[in-house]
Amino acid sequence: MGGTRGMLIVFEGLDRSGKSTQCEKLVQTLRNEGEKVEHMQFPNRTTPIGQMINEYLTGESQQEDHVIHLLFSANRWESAQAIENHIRAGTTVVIDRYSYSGCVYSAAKQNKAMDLEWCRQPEEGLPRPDLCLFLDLSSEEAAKRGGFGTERYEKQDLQARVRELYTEMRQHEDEREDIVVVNAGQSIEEVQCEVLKVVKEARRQLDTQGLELR
Ligand code: T5A
Ligand code: NA
Repeated sequence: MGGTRGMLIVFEGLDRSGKSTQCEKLVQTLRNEGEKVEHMQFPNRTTPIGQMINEYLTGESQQEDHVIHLLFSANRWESAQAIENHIRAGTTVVIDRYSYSGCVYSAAKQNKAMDLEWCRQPEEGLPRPDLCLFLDLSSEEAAKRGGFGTERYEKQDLQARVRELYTEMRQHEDEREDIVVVNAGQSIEEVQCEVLKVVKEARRQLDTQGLELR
């Protein structure tokens, strides 16, 4: 596949759905096959904006709902050029959470006009994923997994609302083509196997159709 651009692959899902686990495994597998791969995650807590987000999530600080929404988005914009550069240089970028998280968690707060449509606006123009793997797990199952309940959004009723909004988002005409749902309730190995199959198919399509990064 010499000369082709890298892919932009995003993992989404509820807290504890296994995104980090699967991201790492995919990155490792692709690297073992000789592909250049960059692994990122949002929020990127290492930048000054990311530190503000971290303090908000851990409860050390408060932020007005619109403000934290825009900070999450700004935190992606900080990396937008780097993502694009990697992809153009032939490096695949695998990201743990992206714009979909940005929209659904904010919209789940049901603060006046902050609906999905409003929340989507600051995401407009960010590099668009070739593929979004949605790791689907019920909020009940997610709650059973280790460590649940320490950060701000890790409450089962909010997670249930987030899951509904992810479903709504997947039906949106601009998004639905790019999102593939994977049953995250299977074993780590089974999920890994399914993820790899989906990624290979997306890669094959990209190679045959030579799609531009959008
Ligand atoms: N947020 C984020 C916004 O509101 N707006 C935004 O724009 C963005 C980007 C932090 C919060 O920020 C919100 C969403 C979040 O509430 P985060 O740092 O990504 O986001 O935090 P989490 O998603 O909560 O990360 P987690 O690490 O909790 O969840 P993962 O990555 O989905 O799950 P993972 O892989 O760490 O696994 C969790 C546990 O389950 C086990 C693992 O071993 C681990 O113990 N596990 C499995 N167990 C059984 N079967 C499997 N198949 C398993 N896979 C993993
Ligand atoms: Na994670």
